[in-house]
Amino acid sequence: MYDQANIFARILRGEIPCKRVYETDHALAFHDIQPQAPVHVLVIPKGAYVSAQDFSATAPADAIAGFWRAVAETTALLGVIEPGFRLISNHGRDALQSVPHFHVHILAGKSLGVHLVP
Ligand code: DGP
Repeated sequence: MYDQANIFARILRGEIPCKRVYETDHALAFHDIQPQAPVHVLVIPKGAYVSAQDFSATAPADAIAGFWRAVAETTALLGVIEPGFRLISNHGRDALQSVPHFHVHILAGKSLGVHLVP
């Protein structure tokens, strides 16, 4: 069940400010409030999807294409295609997903190391 009161839904409604990087009809990209790398940007779809699983399984094809195209445009805008970036999306309790609106983390700006799990 999607929670309309989650913080990213509130950002999408303009109730809470964000440091916007890029926006399309399908997606919004903004700086993470607790950056874990020199570049740490979140990309969220404008539709109400709880997680990557929900989005990938249920969103219409144009929303999925529009979202991932916005991710690509965001990494280009950030200038991180070279030397590289990492995409992470947490789903559920074991992954410690803390905001129940699908989001992809773009991490970049330094060598990110070999360990995906601490
Ligand atoms: P996750 O653990 O994958 O659900 O990551 C949620 C991220 O959202 C976390 O890195 C911190 C970020 N975050 C939480 N609240 C806010 C907020 O109000 N504004 C912004 N810009 N980021 C937030």
